[in-house]
Amino acid sequence: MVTFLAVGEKPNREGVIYTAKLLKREGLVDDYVITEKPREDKIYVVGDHSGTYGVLQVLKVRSVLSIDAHTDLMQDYFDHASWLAYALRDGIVERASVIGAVLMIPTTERTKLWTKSVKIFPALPRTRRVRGRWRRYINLKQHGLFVVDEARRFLGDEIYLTIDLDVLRPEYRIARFQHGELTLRELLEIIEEIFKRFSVVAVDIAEVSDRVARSKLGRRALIEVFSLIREVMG
Ligand SMILES: [Mn+2]
Repeated sequence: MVTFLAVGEKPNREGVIYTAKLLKREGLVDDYVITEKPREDKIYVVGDHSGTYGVLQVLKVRSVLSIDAHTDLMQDYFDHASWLAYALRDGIVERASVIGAVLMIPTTERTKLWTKSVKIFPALPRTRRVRGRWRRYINLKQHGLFVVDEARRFLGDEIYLTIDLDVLRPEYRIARFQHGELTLRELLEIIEEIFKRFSVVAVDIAEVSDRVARSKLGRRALIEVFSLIREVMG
């Protein structure tokens, strides 16, 4: 079964409904539910990324691995840019790792939350200040799939995987806001490596919006990422 979580603003909800029809037409889903209420499942397609918070409340997985152009660690109010910080702060998850971030990357160790319970692997070389010295993040550009090894050491075996499709380059035009740095091939390689290294309890594809209905590259990415997930998760 696949759960399509039509949450967020109208463009997100319509994007999720469009995706359900698209994947059905492609013969990639048989049984599915379109809902606004999180429920137990193994594969999800989510509109606004904050929907992942509700899924985690239901599944109670302790570690989260997020592939995302943003760290989603803002702390001002609950939304798609802060849900991960809230999930950690509210004790819904214990540890999180973010792969592929280009924005909202902490550059100092001001809060315990970021240094103790989060490990970030940016898409590009970035530095942060640790005890008065500037250190480089382990990143995708320089370290490639080694970032998955590092995430495995930090998170343990069992994870919930969330794939924010805004991690792809802007030309894919799937999400409503700023896209990141990855090509579809790079994203698929990372996902394959994650499935090799971890026991993935459940997985979601998030930040789907109605833009994808007008994006050929976006639809292709959605179909390929979903196919890979379905192949592995059954
Ligand atoms: Mn996100």
